[in-house]
Amino acid sequence: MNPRHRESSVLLGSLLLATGSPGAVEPGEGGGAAPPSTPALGRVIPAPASVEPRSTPYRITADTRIRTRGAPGVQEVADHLAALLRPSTGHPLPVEEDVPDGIRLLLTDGEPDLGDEGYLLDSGPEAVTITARRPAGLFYGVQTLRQLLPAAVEERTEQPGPWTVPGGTVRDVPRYGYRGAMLDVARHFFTVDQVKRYVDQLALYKLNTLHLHLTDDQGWRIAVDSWPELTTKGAATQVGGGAGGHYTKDEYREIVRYAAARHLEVVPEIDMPGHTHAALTAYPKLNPDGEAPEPYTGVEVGFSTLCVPEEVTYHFVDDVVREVAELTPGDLLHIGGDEADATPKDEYAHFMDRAQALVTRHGKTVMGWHQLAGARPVAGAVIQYWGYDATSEEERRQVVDAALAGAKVVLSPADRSYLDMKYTEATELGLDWAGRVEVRRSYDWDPATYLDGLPEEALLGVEAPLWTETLATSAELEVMAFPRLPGIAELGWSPRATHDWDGYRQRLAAQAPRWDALGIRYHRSPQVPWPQQ
Ligand code: NGO
Repeated sequence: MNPRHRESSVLLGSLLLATGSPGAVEPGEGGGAAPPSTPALGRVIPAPASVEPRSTPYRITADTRIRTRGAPGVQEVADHLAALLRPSTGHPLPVEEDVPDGIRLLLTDGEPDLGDEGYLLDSGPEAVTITARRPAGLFYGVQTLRQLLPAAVEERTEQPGPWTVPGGTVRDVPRYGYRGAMLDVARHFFTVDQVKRYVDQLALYKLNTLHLHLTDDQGWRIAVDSWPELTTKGAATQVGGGAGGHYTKDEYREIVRYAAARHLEVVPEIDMPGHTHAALTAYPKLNPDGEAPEPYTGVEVGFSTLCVPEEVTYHFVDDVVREVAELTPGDLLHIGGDEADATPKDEYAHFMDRAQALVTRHGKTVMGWHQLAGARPVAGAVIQYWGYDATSEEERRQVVDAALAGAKVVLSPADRSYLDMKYTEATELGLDWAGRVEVRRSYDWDPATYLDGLPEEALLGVEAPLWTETLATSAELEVMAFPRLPGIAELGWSPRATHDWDGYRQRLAAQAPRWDALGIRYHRSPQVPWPQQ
C-alpha cells in the first residue's frame, strides 16, 4: 500500500468524526428538495472517508451532459457512467469535452493525498464534479455517484425518476491498496459471462483485485499451449460430475480486459504442489506413482501432489508459469501451496523454492496461501492468511515472522471473509468447517489488529474468497456473497473511524433495492433491517 494512503485516511477519519458518521445522515436530511427515495450523501458502501452534506442537490435531466477532457482512461470512465445512466433515466447524456455544467470527470495534478485511487465528489445545483489524480479514482467516484442515485438507476428499462443527487462533498481514499475477491472456477466451472457478472458486482464496491482459482483436483480451467492435455483431459468434469470446462487464452484475455476496464486486476492462481489431481489425470508423469488416476468429482482436499523429485515437474511448472504470466498484466501470480498433505514434508519447501524462483524469473511477484510462510518465502512474497479462530498460535506466528522478514500479507480469515461458509445452520449451500459466519461476524473485525504483531506496513489488504464445492450457478454465488461481500469491501476501503455495525447495517439494508434492480440474490439476514419487499 502507498503509505500516503494511510496517512490521509487517518486525517480524513478524524474529519469524518467532526462531520458525523456517513450512516447517520437520514434520507432527505439537509437536502430539502430531494425526494425520499434519494439516498443521503454518505449512505454508501464502502463508507466514504469523509462527507459534508449541503442542502443543494443536483438533478440529472434530459439536458445533462457528461464532461471529460480526453485524457487516457477518462473517456472510458465517462462511457461507463453513460452506459449505466442512459437506460434507466432515458436521457441521452452525451459525453462531451469542456462543458461547464453537468456531470464532470476531471483529472488533477494536485491533491496528492488522493493517491492513485482516491477522489473528490462535489454535488451542487449546477454540477456534480468528480476529481481524481487517476482514472481509477474517477471510476470509484462514479461508483459513489451511482449509489447516491435512487436504486432504480440500476434498472435497464426507463424509470420515472427524478434523478437527484444529494448536495455536498465527499472526499474519499482507500485504507488498503489490495481489496480482493477470489472466485473458485475449478470446483465448478463458471463461464466468461458469469465471471463478468461477478466482476460488475465487485466493481460496485470498489474492489480492485479478482483472484481466480484456476486449477484444482476437480479441473484445470486455463489453456496452456505447451501442455494441451491439461484442458483437453484435465477440464472434463467438476464437482458432482458435470461437464466442467475451461477458458481458451482469448477467453481469459477477455476476462482480464473486462476486469481492467472496471479497475480490477486479475491474479491467476495455479495451485501447487497439492490440489493437482486434474493435472495428474492429463499427465501421469507428474504423478509420484506415474499412474493416470480417474478424474475426481468429490470435495475432499489434500490427497494429490506433483512429483517433487522429478525434473519434469519443473519443466511443467516453468511452462505453465511462463504462459500464465504472459496472460497477466498485473504483478502477482498465485501459486497456492495450501493443503499439500500428500507432499512429503521435507519436499514441500524444496518444491516451493523452485516454484517461487520460476515465478520471479517470469517477472511476477509470488503470492501463496499462508502455508508458504512455513517454507521459505522469497523476498517480497505476498502471503494470504486463511486461518480462523482455531488456527494455532504457531501457525499465526509463522505468518508474522515471515512479514517481519519482509513478506507482505493479505488477510482472508476463513471464519470472517470466506463467502462459502454457511451463514447459519439453516443455510442450504456452503461449508461450515470454519464455523458459521453471519453478516455481523463477517464485518465486525479490524484487519489492522487481526494478527498480533503484524507490522502495519506488511498488511496489503483483505480478500473475500468464494470457494465453489457447493455452488454451481450465479444465483448460488450471489446468495453467499451478498450481503457479506460489501462488508469485506468496506473493511478494505473505509478508514477505521467509520467502522460501526449499527450504521453499517442501515447502509447495508439500503442496498437491497439496488440488488433487486440488478437481479442479485442475497441472504436476508435477520441481523439487517431490510426494507419490506
Ligand atoms: C480451504 C481449502 C480449499 C477449500 C476451502 C473451502 C484453502 C486455502 N484451501 O481454503 O481447497 O475449497 O477451504 O472453504
